[in-house]
Amino acid sequence: MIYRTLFVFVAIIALAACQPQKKEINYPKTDLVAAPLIPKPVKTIATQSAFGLDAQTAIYTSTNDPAFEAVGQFLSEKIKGKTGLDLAVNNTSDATVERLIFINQSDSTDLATPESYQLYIKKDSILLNAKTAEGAFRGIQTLRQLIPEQSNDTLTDHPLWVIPSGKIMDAPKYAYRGSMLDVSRHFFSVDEVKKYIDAMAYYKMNTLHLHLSDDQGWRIEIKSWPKLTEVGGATEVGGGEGGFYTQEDYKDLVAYAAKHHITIVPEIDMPGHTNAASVSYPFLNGNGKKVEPYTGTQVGFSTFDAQKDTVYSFLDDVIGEIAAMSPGPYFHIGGDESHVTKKSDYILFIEKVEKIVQKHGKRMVGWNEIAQAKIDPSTIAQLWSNPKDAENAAANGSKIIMSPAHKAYLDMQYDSLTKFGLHWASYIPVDVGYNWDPETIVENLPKESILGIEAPLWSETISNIAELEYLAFPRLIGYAELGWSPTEHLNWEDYKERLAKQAAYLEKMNINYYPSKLIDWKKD
Ligand code: TNX
Repeated sequence: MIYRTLFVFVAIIALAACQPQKKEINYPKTDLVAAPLIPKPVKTIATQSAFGLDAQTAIYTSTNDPAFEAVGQFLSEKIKGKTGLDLAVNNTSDATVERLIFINQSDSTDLATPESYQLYIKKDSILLNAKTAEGAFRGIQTLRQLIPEQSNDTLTDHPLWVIPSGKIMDAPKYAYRGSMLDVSRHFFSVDEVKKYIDAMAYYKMNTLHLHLSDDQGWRIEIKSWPKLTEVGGATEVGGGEGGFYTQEDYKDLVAYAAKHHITIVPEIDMPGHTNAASVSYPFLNGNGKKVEPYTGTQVGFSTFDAQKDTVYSFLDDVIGEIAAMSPGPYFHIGGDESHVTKKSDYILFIEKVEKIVQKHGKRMVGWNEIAQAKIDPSTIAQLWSNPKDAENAAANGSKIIMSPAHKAYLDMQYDSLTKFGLHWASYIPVDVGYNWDPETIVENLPKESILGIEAPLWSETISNIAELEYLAFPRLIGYAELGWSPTEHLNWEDYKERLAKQAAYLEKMNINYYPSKLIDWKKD
C-alpha cells in the first residue's frame, strides 16, 4: 500500500514536471528559519528558495487511511479561507496541476511520536510525512502558518503565495497540551467553544478540558437525572440565565474537537463545588444545610454526602452517560477545595469514584488534592496549588499535568489595570506566562512524570466571548509553545517577535486579544 502511494506520488511529480506550459519562477530569497512559527519546531533547515502556492497547486494524500484524506480536506478549506484558492484533494485527473502538496502516511522510524511530522518544502512539491493523521494534522498547521497573508503578484501573471523552502523535523515535548474552559460559572455556547478550538488547533494544542459543573451551574444534560440541567443549569455567577449542552450539543463539540485532533476531557467537579447538583437533587447534599441556588463567587462551601450509597449510584449514571459520549481516555472528577468534606470522607469518596470512572473505561484525572487519597498509578493529578501533592502523586506512579496557578492560570489579570480576571495567585503579564519551566516548578518531580501542561480559564469574572478571549489571548499561544517546543528553543526575545506577527491571524479570526505593550504587534 505504501509503495502504491509512493508510486502515485512519484508519478504525479513526473507528470507535473513534463507539463509543457510550466514556467520557471524566479523566487526571491527566503529564510525558513526566520519564519514566525509558533510553536517553534524542533529542527528547521532553510534552502532559500520557495514553493509557489497558486491555483495550479493540488493536494494529494495517502488514501489507505481516510483520516489522511480528511487532513487534506481540512488544509484545502483553510487555504481557501486564507487565500481564496480552491485546491482539489486527490483529484488525479486534473492536467493543469503544476505543484503538489502531498500528505503522506509514513512508517519512518524518525517519526518517533504519533504527533511527529516532517515537512520538505521544495520548488515544485511540499511533502508532509507523518505516521498518523494526528501528526499530519499538526504538520499542516505549520504549513498554514507559512502561507503569507498577502500574495505576490509580481512574480507571475497571477496571484502566488510564496512559501519559504527547506526542511522541518518536528515533534512535541509533551503528549498533553491543553486548556480548560470553565463553562459553569458562566456558560459559553457550542459555537464559542468551537471558535476556541480553532485557535487551539492552529497552535498545535491537543486537549480541551471542559469544567462542566460547579456550585453556580450544571452544564451537561444527563438523561437519567433531568433536573441537573432543568434546575442546576438555570443559574450562573451574577444571576444570568445559565445554559447547558444537550447531549447532542456535547457530541457535536466532541466531533468538532476530533476533527481538529483535540481530545475533550469532561470534568464533573466533586465532592465539593457541587451546589448546583444538590439544588437539583437535595439528597446529594452533605453539608447539613438547606441548599439554595448560588450565583456568588465563594468556593469551598458545598459537598456531596460521601456516606450515602445513593450518591454513588447517581455518580455511576452521570459518569456512565458522559463517558459513553467521550471517546478520549480521560474523565476529570475535580476534587479541589472540598473544604467542608471531612478528610476521611474525602479520601473514601475519591477512592470510590476512581473505581466508577475506571468501570466506565476511563482514566481518572483530578486536581492535586486527590493525591491525599490512595489513588491508582494510572490516575493523573493536575497541579494547580500544592507542589507536595504533585510530588506525592508522582512518587506513587501517577502522571502530572502542570497548571501552576501563578504561571498558567488564564483568569489571572495581566496587571492591576486589567478589567477582568482575578489576582489571588499572581498577576501574569505575557512574558511571565511564557517564562517558566514546567520541569522546575515542583522541586522533586522527575520530568518523566510530567504528562504535559494545561492553561485553565476560570470564568467568575467573564461573561462573554470577547472577555474570555481578552484573558486567553495572547497568553494561550505561549502555553502552546511551552507544551510543544524543546526547552533550548524557549526564549522570550525570540518568541515575542514571532508573537507580534500573530496579530494578522488573531484579527482575521476576530479574536479579541489583549494588546500587551510588551509586544510590538505587526498587523500585516
Ligand atoms: C481556584 S483552581 C479554583 C476554582 C476557581 C479559581 C479561580 C481550582 C482547582 N479551583 O474553583 O475558579 O481558583 O482562579
